[in-house]
Amino acid sequence: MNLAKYGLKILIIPSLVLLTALGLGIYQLFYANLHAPESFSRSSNFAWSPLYQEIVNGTLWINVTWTWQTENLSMTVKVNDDDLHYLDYVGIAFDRNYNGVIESLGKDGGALGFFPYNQYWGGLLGPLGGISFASGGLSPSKYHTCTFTNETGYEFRISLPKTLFTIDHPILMHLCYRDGKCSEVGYPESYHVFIEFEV
Ligand SMILES: [Ca+2]
Ligand SMILES: [Ca+2]
Repeated sequence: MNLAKYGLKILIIPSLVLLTALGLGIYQLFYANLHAPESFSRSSNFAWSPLYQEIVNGTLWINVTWTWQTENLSMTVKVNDDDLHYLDYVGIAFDRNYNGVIESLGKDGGALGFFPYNQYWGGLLGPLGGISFASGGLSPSKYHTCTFTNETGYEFRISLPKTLFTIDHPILMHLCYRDGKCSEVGYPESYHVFIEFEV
């Protein structure tokens, strides 16, 4: 038996398999990049039982649908809150420096607050997951519209220019919802929920 010949075959065959797999992988990567859709949507549902919030009597649901478009990130955020209050808000912050963590107090830039009556208030992500709002107060929003019905709750339709907010797919997003009635009874955490996920 020619051991040297067999040894060579043993080396050549796995190398060929490896090179073929590598070649296919590189082809698929380029193919995926060349054919990446210009616009695509994703959707997620989040739920909090009455044990973890006092915003509604039953389960609090937040449904988020987001669409990456050529120039904008557009989102629809539905919250089944049961009472309209002008200080209810959806807050959003991003991992803008792409280090895998959404840091509070401005290290990732500003946070955005979307209120009823199409009002907006910018600030910084606070240490407890809510927004610490800057002075200035509410102003008419350029970035969202908001509707409310007693039956279904809120629907926030948000559209953020990607260049202006320095965001692109994929990015970690912090999303919070705070019920405005807590402003009348202090700031208990049970009137506030948040979640972080990749969009
Ligand atoms: Ca409310
Ligand atoms: Ca970060």
